[in-house]
Amino acid sequence: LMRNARSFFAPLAIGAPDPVRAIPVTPSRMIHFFDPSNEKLRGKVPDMARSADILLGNLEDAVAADKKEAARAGLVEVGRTADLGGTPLWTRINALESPWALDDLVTLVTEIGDVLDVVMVPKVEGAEDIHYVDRLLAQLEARAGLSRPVLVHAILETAQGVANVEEIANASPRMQGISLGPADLAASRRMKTTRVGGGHPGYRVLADPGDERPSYQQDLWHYTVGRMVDACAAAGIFPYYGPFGDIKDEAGCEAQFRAAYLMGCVGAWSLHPVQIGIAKRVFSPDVEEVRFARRVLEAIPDGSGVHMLDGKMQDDATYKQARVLVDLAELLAKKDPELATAYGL
Ligand code: 1VU
Ligand code: MG
Repeated sequence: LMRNARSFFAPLAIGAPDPVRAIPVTPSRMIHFFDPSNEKLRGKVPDMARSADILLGNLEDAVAADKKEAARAGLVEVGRTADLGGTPLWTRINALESPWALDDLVTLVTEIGDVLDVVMVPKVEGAEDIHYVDRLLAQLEARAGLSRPVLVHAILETAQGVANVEEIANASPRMQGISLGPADLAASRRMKTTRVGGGHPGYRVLADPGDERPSYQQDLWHYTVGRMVDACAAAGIFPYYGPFGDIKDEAGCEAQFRAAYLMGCVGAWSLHPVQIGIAKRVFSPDVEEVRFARRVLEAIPDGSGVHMLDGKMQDDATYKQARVLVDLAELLAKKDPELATAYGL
């Protein structure tokens, strides 16, 4: 069971750093995946760090069993030597049941815990998985003498995980966010698909019988993204759409990312350099929308009462919506001079 309200923010090991009260808000339009066992990619880390909001050294799926140790060692090398220019460094460790997860955590926190911002944990089924990682991280942080805690990000990719998404989001003050993992989740649920994210031509609604029967493809992920967004927002952490596997289908990727953005996700994964650009486009608020939102803020200086703007009713609630967009625009403008100019900030 959960710790109580008084002990929730107590360190889980003597000498471990205090847990954070609020999750840092930093640009996180894309979590860019790379395989740290690949020497050529390790050489590109400074470039990747310049173009991505978050850089993630992946140790789990897509890294072959005989490359697991090389990937772990490669990430240690990156953490020790690479110039990331302030871009956060994350890792995705192997699943907790695997033969590699323990050494992933022990090695990474011990060797590069001071530069590792977030550990992404795959295949999280419930709060107990987060509690296990939470205590172990505290022990390792204490031993390594770290001054700030490593945060935890869960992948929502099993049916049981979805059933427990609220308790996962609230399991620890380390919880930074949750990503949708559509490929493992499809398998876990016995969905009959062979894709990584995105739609399916067979998943559609058909109009009633008549002269014409238009039909429209629906979003297979709408339900899960909705649950994830609410669980994260309620817990004060951040939701992300995960991977889109059809690298060549840039329009499909963009549409899936945009649906997630509109529903409240702060970012998505990029698996290939081309997807960094897509995520940047999608998860940076639209210039016209930001302009309108700023007009809303100006029209309602104290955030209350009813006003009309271009024929649209504005009040306390639209003020808050406008705040969300303008705050995000200001955050991104600080990082990206081109956006700052576009937003007029
Ligand atoms: O032109 P160059 O040879 O110098 O570079 C290639 C390629 O190396 C590079 N590139 C990347 N650079 C940085 N980060 C990346 N993630 C990355 N991917 C590729 O870009 C240049 C062009 O590459 P390409 O178009 O010829 O693409 P490839 O066929 O080489 O690679 C495609 C895959 C998908 C294999 C590659 O992008 C990749 O391995 N991506 C990461 C996959 C991953 O992390 N999967 C796990 C997360 S998804 C999940 O677990 C659920 C399914
Ligand atoms: Mg997975």
